[in-house]
Amino acid sequence: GRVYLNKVFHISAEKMFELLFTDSSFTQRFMTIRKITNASLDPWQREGSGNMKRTMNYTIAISNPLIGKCSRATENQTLFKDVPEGHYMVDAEVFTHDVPYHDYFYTQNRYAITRSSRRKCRLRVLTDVKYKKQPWGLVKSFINKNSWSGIEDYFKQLESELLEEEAEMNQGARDA
Ligand code: YK8
Repeated sequence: GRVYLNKVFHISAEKMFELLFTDSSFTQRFMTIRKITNASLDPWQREGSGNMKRTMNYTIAISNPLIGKCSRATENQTLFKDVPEGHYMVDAEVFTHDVPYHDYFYTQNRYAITRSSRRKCRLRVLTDVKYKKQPWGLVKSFINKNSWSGIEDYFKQLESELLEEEAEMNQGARDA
């Protein structure tokens, strides 16, 4: 896998989870920026294992003119229960439905939020491109190349939006 985001933020672990994995105004704003539309998300639901699951469906805008303007996607998220208090681990599997070769691959993003102090946490995202069936070598390198560049771009922007959120939050705290 690859790590595109690994950073300590001046945001508590609980708040970070709330920003990224609930219907927060941060999520809504970030979706608008990324041109993610028609988003529907189910609430978190507890499984027999004790983990929580939820599914999101949305349409993503794609900047690559060779691929098309947009694609529908489904994201299955699992929030693991067996983690230390104040830590969060979420696996997100992203399946696209309208890009070429979409039936061959999906993306797995593992988000780890670890508490580093009362007001600080580390956010780390480990990403993997997974194959459901093996494509021809040239196709595979094509899928990899396009996936890594799209994912890198996405997490760079997520990082910069989180830094902005952090600045606003801590500004507010100083003014109070
Ligand atoms: C999530 C990975 C690949 C996909 C895309 C596929 C091109 C295939 C090209 C052919 C368009 C929000 C991406 C980037 C779409 C966006 C996905 C996002 C950013 C010719 C082989 C959507 C995180 C995420 C994970 C995977 C990304 C796709 O929260 O290149």
